Amino acid sequence: MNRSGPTISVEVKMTPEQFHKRKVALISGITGQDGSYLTELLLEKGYEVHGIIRRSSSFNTGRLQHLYEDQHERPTKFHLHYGDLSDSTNLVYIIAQVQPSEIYNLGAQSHVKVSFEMAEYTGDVDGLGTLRLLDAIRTCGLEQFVRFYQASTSELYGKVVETPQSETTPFYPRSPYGVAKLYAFWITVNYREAYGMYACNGILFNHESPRRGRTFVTRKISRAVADISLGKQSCLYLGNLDAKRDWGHARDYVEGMWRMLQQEQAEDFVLATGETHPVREYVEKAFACVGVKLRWEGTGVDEEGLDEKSGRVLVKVDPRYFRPAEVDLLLGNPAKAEKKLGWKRIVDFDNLVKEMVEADLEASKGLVEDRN
Ligand code: NDP
Ligand code: GDR
Repeated sequence: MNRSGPTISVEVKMTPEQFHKRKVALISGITGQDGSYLTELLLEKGYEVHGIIRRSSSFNTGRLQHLYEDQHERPTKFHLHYGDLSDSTNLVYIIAQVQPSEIYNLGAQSHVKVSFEMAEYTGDVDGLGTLRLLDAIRTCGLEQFVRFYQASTSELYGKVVETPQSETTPFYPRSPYGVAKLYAFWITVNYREAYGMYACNGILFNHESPRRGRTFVTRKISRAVADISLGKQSCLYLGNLDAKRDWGHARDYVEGMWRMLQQEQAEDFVLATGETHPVREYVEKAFACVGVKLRWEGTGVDEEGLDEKSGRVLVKVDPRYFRPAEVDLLLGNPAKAEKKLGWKRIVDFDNLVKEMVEADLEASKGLVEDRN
């Protein structure tokens, strides 16, 4: 393969198959929800795991702390490197040093609402950051050796064109985040086709867990329900209660990511549950976990959720959380992943809500440390 531009020659005296069998993974976004679950999965599978972390003035490795604590038992298997998807040189050096057999690009400014306020930054990190990582692989001369996973998203579908959404559904993103991820999707496809790289997109629908960031709606609700039930908070303020999402559990989804990199050929796959639920239903089920039945009154911005027994207002709508453009309905069709990858979600909606509320109750009572 002819290559233009500079290279840092990493000399590989192995076939691509032998290189892959070394089981060395590099994860961008390792400190995030998915990064932490993926790290656990890969360590269990015997991988050496390297992660890229951002320098921060505050502690940002809380989700990985339990793995640090295991360092004595696994002294050489888990390594962190300072880096950033906005820094090409840094990415080249990390790849040249680590020589990963698999790269998982999970790093991103991942909040849709924030992307409207930080559109350029989101485009740079989520869109161009993916290009930088792909180019870093080529710069190291490893494009025939490294398998690349891109964290693509159901936000690509945006405005509803058809449901359920599958690998063949046209994209229509509705936020700067979605548009940045659209660039990342296509640059991944392009590098696969242009340079024969093993590069694939996982088009993942929403997936949650007790490790979900606190500003995403499911975690915001589970924390508030725990705090309200313990008398630490009086009311939960939310935006659009009618948006519908296909919500699964993050632990199930990282298994799918790994499976995508173990195929003969790189392809793109949807991971989803095949069920959709409105935000309102998540709120109702979460309150039901602490024995509260909600009654809804009013409409639009005046809608409120009241405790049916006491009449206390527990949920209010705050237009501050509305988005300039909304994704109304996400419902995925995971048939291709089920057939070709043998992947299937394990945790259903009710158990997801229950696990998140129970975890936040424990944290709110101070029984466990909340590290997320
Ligand atoms: P999180 O927001 O929990 O984690 C994002 C990660 O990216 C963090 O480790 C963060 O670091 C890191 N990051 C942010 N900016 C940069 C940067 N400039 N350079 C390097 N790293 C950076 O996201 P999730 O774990 O939920 O999601 C993982 C990926 O999957 C993301 O790309 C997301 O867009 C995508 N996705 C997520 C879905 C979901 O439902 N969770 C669904 C579909 C796609 P720090 O901790 O320092 O902030
Ligand atoms: P989403 O997740 O935008 O789907 O992106 P989020 O949990 O932020 O929103 C889901 C839906 O809930 C509505 N909503 C609120 N959302 C937040 N965050 N806060 C609120 O108070 C609130 N009230 C209502 C939203 O309007 C939206 O309709 C997530 C991210 O993980 C992306 O990175 C990922 O790509 C997609 O999922 C798939």
